[in-house]
Amino acid sequence: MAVFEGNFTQTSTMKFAFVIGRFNDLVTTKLLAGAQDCLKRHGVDVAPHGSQVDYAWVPGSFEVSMVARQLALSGRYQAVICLGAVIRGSTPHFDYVAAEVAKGIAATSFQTGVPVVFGVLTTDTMQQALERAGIKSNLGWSYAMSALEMASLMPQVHSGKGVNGKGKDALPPSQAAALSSVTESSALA
Ligand code: INI
Repeated sequence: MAVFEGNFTQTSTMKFAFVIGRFNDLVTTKLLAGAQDCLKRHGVDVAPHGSQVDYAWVPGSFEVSMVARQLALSGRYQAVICLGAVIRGSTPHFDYVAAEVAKGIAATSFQTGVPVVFGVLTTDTMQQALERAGIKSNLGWSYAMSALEMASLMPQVHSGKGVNGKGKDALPPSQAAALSSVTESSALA
């Protein structure tokens, strides 16, 4: 049977879109910087005037999934990365906004078949949000890693061609052998 597994290396032809909430932009701009750093260090040209990444700014997390859906439907991107920060301390809106953005992003992914990364922090305080956006670690980096992995995984799933050389249109035997030994040794580890 086939093994489908994303990688982080063949990024030169990939295209991504970010959807970023301006609400709590002290946090969301830091998430964006972390995500851009990750993409850049994996060979992606993140310049807004470049050819690989588009950026859409929206008022807040509530609006994120609507724009993400349109971008995903355009067929231009291998993955869409949604960034937002919903902070309980800010307003009683928290529960509504957090629930809607989570549902909206999940629905967008299911409906379009395009990976849509849930990069929306939900925290009790601004301090917790900032800790996750750079003070301790920057989850923006992890969100970009998810986008890279999913962007390379989905074409395999669509084609049925696995990295272990099995499945429809399997890889050439030499490449398949090299990849399957890596896959098997990581499965044993
Ligand atoms: N938007 C956020 O991104 N984070 C929040 O914490 C937040 N709170 O708490 O209100 C928030 N509200 C704005 C919302 O996303 C919409 O932009 C607004 O309701 C207009 O539709």
